Amino acid sequence: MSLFGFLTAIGDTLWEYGTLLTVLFVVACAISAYRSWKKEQLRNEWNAAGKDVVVLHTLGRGYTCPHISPFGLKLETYLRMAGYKIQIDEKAPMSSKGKTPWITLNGVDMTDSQLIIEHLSANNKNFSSHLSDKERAIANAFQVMVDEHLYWGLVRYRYLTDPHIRAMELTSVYPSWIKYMFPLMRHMLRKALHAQGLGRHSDAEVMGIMRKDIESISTYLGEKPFLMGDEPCEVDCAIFGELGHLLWNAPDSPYFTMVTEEFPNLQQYCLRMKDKFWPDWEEILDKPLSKEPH
Ligand SMILES: N[C@@H](CCC(=O)N[C@@H](CS)C(=O)NCC(=O)O)C(=O)O
Repeated sequence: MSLFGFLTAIGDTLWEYGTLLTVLFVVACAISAYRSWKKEQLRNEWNAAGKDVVVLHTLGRGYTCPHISPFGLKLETYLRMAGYKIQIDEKAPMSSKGKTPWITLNGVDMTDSQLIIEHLSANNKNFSSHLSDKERAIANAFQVMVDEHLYWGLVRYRYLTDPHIRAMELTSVYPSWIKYMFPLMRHMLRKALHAQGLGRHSDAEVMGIMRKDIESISTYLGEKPFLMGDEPCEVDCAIFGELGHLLWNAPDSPYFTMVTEEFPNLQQYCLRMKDKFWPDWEEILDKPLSKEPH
């Protein structure tokens, strides 16, 4: 090849790469502009909710429980207890911390169900002020036990024990393509459970650990209508979030049997919370096949 031919070939190649890079750059800019526009649209939608209306960003409703996340059930129960008007948003379920649920209230975003409840409780929506310091310490210990411990046993049951994640199919609506993400989802959850610790035990050991948590709640609840006495308070939202999921979102699980047969005061408790705060429970459940079937 002559020098001229060689230089022309290099020029052509650079031109092609240049064209390709330009196209990629334009596409990236277009995607970024679309995302910003979409974000702004959503923000306008949330701001239009009105003063003091809580926009609750969450995963969709389920077939058997209004929230497919226990933290969603916990947080909405608190918002209902506190008498907030609520607008559900399913378009942006994940917070800036990569977790769900979260809220927007009067244009301000807040993340983490517990931090949100504590923040709102500090502003006149406090249902634990009658508790003694000792009782508050007990309530705190129970909240941490269910949110940070019992929850992981539930995750393990729902997403890892059964490779087909049938519990998800039986309780929630999701687009069919999500099925192709199951292996990745299970891989990530297995890693998370390993780091948390419960992932290192056998199924039988985990069941024993879960039983202890469940039994502790049952024992402390005893004959009382709510965990801390005659009236429900913040900790009941956390307990109801997790136990409600064992009762309504873990079909055929040993935990369902524990709640309904071994510790029936917990089932009664969940029904009491449901009757008090969720009179529209059946109405708002998603109906099977009402969206895209899987
Ligand atoms: N501490 C958080 C926990 C929320 C949480 O773990 N939510 C799960 C869904 S049930 C989640 O977003 N998982 C996604 C992830 O961990 O990447 C809260 O109380 O809001």
